[in-house]
Amino acid sequence: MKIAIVCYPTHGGSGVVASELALGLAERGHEIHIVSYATPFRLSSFSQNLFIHEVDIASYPLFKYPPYALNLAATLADIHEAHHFDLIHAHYAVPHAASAFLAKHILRSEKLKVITTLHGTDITLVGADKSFYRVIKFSIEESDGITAVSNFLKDRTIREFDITRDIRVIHNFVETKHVAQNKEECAREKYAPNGEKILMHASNFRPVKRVSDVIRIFDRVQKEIPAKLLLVGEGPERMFVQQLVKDLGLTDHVWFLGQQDYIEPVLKCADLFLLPTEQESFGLVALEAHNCGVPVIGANTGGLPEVVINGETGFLLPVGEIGMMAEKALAILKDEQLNSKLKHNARERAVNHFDRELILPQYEAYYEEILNR
Ligand code: GMT
Repeated sequence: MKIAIVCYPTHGGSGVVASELALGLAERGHEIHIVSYATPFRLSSFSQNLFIHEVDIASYPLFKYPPYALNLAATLADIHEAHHFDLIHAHYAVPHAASAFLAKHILRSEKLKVITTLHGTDITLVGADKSFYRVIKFSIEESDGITAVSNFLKDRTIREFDITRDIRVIHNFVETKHVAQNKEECAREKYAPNGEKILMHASNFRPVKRVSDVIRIFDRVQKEIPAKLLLVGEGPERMFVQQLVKDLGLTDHVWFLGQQDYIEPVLKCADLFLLPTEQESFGLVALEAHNCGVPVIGANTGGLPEVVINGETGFLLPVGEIGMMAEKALAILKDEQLNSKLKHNARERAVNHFDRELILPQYEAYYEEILNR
């Protein structure tokens, strides 16, 4: 098949999923055209069957805001004329699904299909903003196919937007073989020179991630056992979090590692991953932790229970219950037997349920289904 994948190029989960999907499909012989405003960070090296098209964003003194959605639609139409792809797969509804719809109609093509994958905040946060509501509902309803990354997100979309169309759930995925084969150990002693336990969190430091809860949980943990915290990512709350670390006297115990293209090397150092997020449609980062055999303590919210099995691969507790989360973290870190059971189960969960080789065929089958409908 020839597929145009539209996505954000940045470090968010939707961009990672779209990039890994593109790489996987290209490896399986499909011709993939990535369309974005920059080259997604995971796609910077050459890969056969993979074409990258950067959208030129118009600037003109009249435009207070560049009309990206229109530039994207026009680019999709241009690329289609040169490469004749079979379908556009838009990752993240805003504004990609609307641009894909427009491109299809510019081309006046019945044959060209549009599939939209809903990732989370496009529905739960942005989608709920009234100013976007009608255009998102319209783009979902007009897509030829719709997928959601969890059952939670599917149900939420149906409720929030009163959708009667079928939405196919295709979970996020990870590449599990490479992680296992790549035997190099993380240099734990760099972060924890005296054998301290290592806790970790990675996110885009947006309020929805409740990174201050991560700090407060860690504060309680390190009062009882020697521990270090590794923080990966960048975002609007980073300065605030840094100040909180200072105020709690934790500066010597917390490492800010900034943005990382691949978090597996850091995850291999971690004993425990913290994700006390307010809302999570799936929690790709929790799956990445499990893939490295790292248990997760998180919030019992959104689609996270579809990834983390409470009591088996980690513990999920009510949002904001930092006391309970700290207690569970201590229970895991103090009990070697419980820790190794959770580690084992976590890795098994990634391999048996979310391996790339299990999920990619689901996308391929869905593409075929939509093209033949
Ligand atoms: O908010 C983010 O973490 C970024 C966002 C995105 O679209 O880039 O992530 C969402 O999509 C991921 C990939 O499908 C999901 O694993 C994340 O759970 C989801 N984030 C939220 O729902 C908050």
